[in-house]
Amino acid sequence: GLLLMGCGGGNGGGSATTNAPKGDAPAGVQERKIKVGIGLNEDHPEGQGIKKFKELVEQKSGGKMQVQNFFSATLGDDQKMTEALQGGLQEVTVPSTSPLVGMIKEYGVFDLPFVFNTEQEAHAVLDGPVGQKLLDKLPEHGLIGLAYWENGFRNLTNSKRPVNTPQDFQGIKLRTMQNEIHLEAFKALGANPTPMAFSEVFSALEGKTVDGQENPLATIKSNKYNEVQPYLSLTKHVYTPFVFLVSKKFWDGLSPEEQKIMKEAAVEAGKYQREVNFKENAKAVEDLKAAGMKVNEVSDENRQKMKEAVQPVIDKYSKEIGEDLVNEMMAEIEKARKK
Ligand code: TK8
Repeated sequence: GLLLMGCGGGNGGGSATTNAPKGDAPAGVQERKIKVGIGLNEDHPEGQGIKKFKELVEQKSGGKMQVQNFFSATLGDDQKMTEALQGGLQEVTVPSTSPLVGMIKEYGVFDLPFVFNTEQEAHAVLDGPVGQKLLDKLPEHGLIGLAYWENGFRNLTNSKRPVNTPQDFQGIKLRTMQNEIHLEAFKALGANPTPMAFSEVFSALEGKTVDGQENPLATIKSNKYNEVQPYLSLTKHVYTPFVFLVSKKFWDGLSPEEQKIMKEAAVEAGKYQREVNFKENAKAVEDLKAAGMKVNEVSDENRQKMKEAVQPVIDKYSKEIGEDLVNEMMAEIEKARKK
């Protein structure tokens, strides 16, 4: 099972005893306290997303359900917060799906590199039957999944050189998420990957424990990786989502009305978050250039060569995940491409 180790400072603190503003609470709604934690900063689109979630829950519950947001991994990293949800010590987190793969291997469909070409294709899969099937696997692990939010296409930064071709990955010490598909894919490209929790990445880059990392542009900007990474290569090598998770222990104690408020708010805030994310990703590349990063595009031809280099990893993990599910996802993507 998963370890529930010391859940950190911010977790137990019942310091924020805000009085619920008076409003008309709908029937079946009691006073509730909901702690939400994410690894990213308040200014990141995900931070703006959980602020929207708070606003919506408080509004829909007439101020009875109080949301307290914790940013920048103050409650811990994705894996630790997920365990806190399972233990009933925290109510909500919105992690990357990638570190969940150790627990639910099917989530690995979103770690297969070079599968999606656009955000729209990813949304079609996430919001369709494949996404729902994966949410349905969460309750047996003590988790409820309410929606998918957007992390997005990941791009490479490093301190060695611009990466244009598969050869350029050679020997780059690279931080990856705690996910074996990512690890193997970067090995296949000739890099030297090492898994690490997100909150450790900046200092690892600064101290040169690793040469590089990969994340969507909004994160590269919000976490100021430009201060410690000269090169940004627009590899778009994989699209990874966020999943909105609720502690099942908490969820099971809610009334149907309260569950409905949570669900609606997670979905509505998710739509907002995807819009903010899309705009921010488009703007961030210019901001990062202006901040001095050397940015290179990767040609379709070179992306294709990178894909060929990782094809054995795609094949191996498609079998492990289950070919039926992978084929179902590919069919959904084809459908979205024809639209
Ligand atoms: C933030 C993480 C982050 C992810 C990573 O908690 O670890 O690189 O991309 O966004 O979920």
